[in-house]
Parts: sequence; structure tokens; C-alpha cells
Amino acid sequence: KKICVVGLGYIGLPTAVMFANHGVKVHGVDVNPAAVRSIQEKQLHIEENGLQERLNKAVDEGFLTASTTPEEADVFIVAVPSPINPDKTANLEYVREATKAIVPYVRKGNLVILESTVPPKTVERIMIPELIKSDLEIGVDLFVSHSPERVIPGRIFDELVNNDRIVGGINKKSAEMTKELYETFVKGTIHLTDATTAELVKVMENTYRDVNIAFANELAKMADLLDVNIWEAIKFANYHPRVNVHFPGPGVGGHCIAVDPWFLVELGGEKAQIVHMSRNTNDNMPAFTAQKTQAILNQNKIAGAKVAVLGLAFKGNVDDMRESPSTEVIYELQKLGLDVVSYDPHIKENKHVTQTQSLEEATKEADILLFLTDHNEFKEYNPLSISARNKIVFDTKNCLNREAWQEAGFQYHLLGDSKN
Ligand code: SAJ
Repeated sequence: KKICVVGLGYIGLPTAVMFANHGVKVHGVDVNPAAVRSIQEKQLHIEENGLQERLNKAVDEGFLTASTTPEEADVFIVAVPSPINPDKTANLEYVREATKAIVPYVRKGNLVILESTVPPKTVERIMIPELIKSDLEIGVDLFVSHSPERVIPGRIFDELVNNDRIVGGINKKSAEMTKELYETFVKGTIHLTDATTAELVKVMENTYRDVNIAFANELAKMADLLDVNIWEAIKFANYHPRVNVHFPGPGVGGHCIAVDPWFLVELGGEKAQIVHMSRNTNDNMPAFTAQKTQAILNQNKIAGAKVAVLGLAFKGNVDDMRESPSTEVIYELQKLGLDVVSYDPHIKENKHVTQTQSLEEATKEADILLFLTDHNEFKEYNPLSISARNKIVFDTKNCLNREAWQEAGFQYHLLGDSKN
């Protein structure tokens, strides 16, 4: 069997590597030469635990090749971005272009699988009309399915194997062929359904998380009305067997949770009120975080302050800045007239703010240390070794050891905790 994987990003590359590690011949395709080189030269363009070793093995054993054009294969997997436009409508051009690109290469009996998260009906309305141009009879000579990826960055290789998988076929045969393929390495259960249901399920999962986080953020704001620590309150509520409240933070980032709910808003309009409001609540958290930072500085009578933003990635232990709340927080801080420097051990460069190469450099002239992601490196810092102009720390992820920082002479503030 041979697989052609179109799109070598955070999902496509690990998936390609995984199949190759299981003895399947894989050809990776990307329009970005850096992504292609990452296979050809074994130089990764993304960070993921365990990816480098697995990639080396796949390439060295001759199971994985890459180029900017597709090749004939038995199976085509499409894993390209499906972002939103500035007006929050879905941008399906990458899905359309990837489908167009494989049409000249598909042959009778092939299977095409879409892994990208997409608005329900995308397979039917965007992919099928392109695939028809191959002159193959869809569902008879060419099989098509949606098998959304559900892995969490940072733990992709564990989750690729152990998570259950949803497979939605345009007919039963398409779904069954897809299941058989993923059984190569998936140990979780593979559930079969139709393509539109699978599309909806994936979007629902991420929207559930967004709505739940919005609820937590709303609670965090309300903590100011009471003398409570919302993190403690959530922890206690979650001891209930049917409650699972998520956690507040400086906003929701990444290419999934901050994007996918908009697909439902576009679809449902007025019918998607909770989803829409949750998106707005989460999008408002960076401004809220910046205002809180300003309030802490005012409380300490510090004017013309310098803020050290610690963490640029959209969440802990990843190198990905897509839709990162940090970008927005920085923008809001600058709007308030504050001077900002940043440090993130996982991000090489950014275009939004001065980035320093070490924590020491970022904090030495800072008046407040603003932690926006929960990288392990941050949790492990010894606060005694950190010098700052003013020893104030604002933890938006509950990732620091309060006692240790207080003992080191820092005034410690936590988002959603008015007990400070
Ligand atoms: N966040 C919070 N509070 C929380 C949890 C997360 O503020 O309690 C924030 C994070 O800091 C981050 C954002 O939400 O900015 C998203 O992070 P995440 O860890 O929730 O999710 P992603 O985007 O890394 O991965 C999600 C996962 N979806 C679900 O858990 C339902 C993953 O399984 C999907 O495969 C992935 O989206 C995707 O690609 O769709």
C-alpha cells in the first residue's frame, strides 16, 4: 500500500511519519518548501515530542519521501489548514486546492480521506465537486471519507494511537476502507458514521471546550465580586462526578478551539447564540488580562511601567503562536501605553514585540512579570534567582508556586483570585 499525505503541518507530518513507521510507503506533499525539506533533510519545521526520532527512522528506512507535487497512491490523506477569514467565515481554499491537486493522480479503487477540521458538508460541497472531475464514479470507483484528527499538540504520538477515532464515509464502503487503513496503528475504537456527522462531531468537540472555557473565564471575572479563588472553586466543583469545568486564562488560542466554533456560528446564525457569545467572551480575555495588569500597576503606584510577558505560544510546551492570546495581550498592553518585552523558550522569533533570549534579560528591568503560558520551564524557575525592578508577578494560568514566589519577595497575583 502507498499513501500520499497532502499537507505536512502539525497533523499531516506526524500522521505520515506514523504510517511510515508501520511499514507503509508514504509520500508527503506540501506547497511550502520548508515543510518538504523537513522530510528530505530531516530538519523539522515544527516541534512535537518524539517527532524527530520517528522522522529519522521513517526516512532512513526509505518509507517516507516528500515533494511539492502529489504522486499516484492507493490512499490520499488531506491534512491542510482550514482557517477563518477576517470576517470569521470559513476559508476552505486550502481544502479545495489540495483536492484539485490530487485529481490528476487518483485512480480506480483509490480512497481519499479528509483529516482537516471543516464546516459540516465540506466533503459534499467542496471536495466531491472537484473529485468528480477525475471521471471516476464517486462511491463506486473512488471512495471518500472524513476522519478528523483529534490529537492534542504535545502528545500527538500517544493520542494518534490511543484515542478513539471517528470515520465518516460518503458511503459504507468508504468508511470501512478508512477504518481498515487506520487500524495500521490506532488502538482506540474506530467508530463509523457518515461524512457530515463526522464533520459535525469534530466541530462540536472543540466548541464544547470553547464554551466550557468561556464559562470558566466568566466565573474568573466574577471572582472579583467575592473573596474567592476561582481555581479552588473549580477544583471542588469538579469533584462532582458529573461536572467538568475547564480553566480560565488570558484567552483561547490555537488553530482549532479559537476557530472551529465560528463554523457553527456561520452555519447557525441566530441559532448559535451560546457558541457566539462564548467566542466573544474568550476573545475578550486578552483585553481583560491587560486591564488587570494595569490595575495591579496602578495599585502599586507604578507609572511608565515595563511589562515582561512570559510565554508567547498559544499554550504550554508547544512552539505554536497561531491565534495566541499573548499576541493580543501584548497589543492591548501597548495600547495602554505600557512598555513590553517578552521571553518564550519555545518561540524563535515573533513580529509583535521585543523578544529576549533569556528570562533574566526579560525580567531585569521589568516592573511586573506577566505569565501567559504554562511552559514547564516557567514552573521550574527558582524565583530566588530572578531579579526585577519591581517584584510583582501576575500568573494567568495558575502555573506558579505561590508560596515560593512570595517567599522570594514577590507580590503574587493570580487571575480569578481576589483573595490575593
Ligand atoms: N485553554 C484554557 N482553559 C482550559 C483549557 C485550554 O484557557 O481549561 C486554552 C489553552 O491555553 C489554549 C486553548 O485553550 O490557548 C486551546 O488549547 P487546548 O489544549 O484546549 O486545545 P488544542 O487547540 O491544543 O487542541 C484541541 C483538542 N480538542 C479537544 O480537546 C476537544 C484536540 O483534541 C484537537 O485535536 C485539536 O484541538 C484540533 O486540532 O482540533
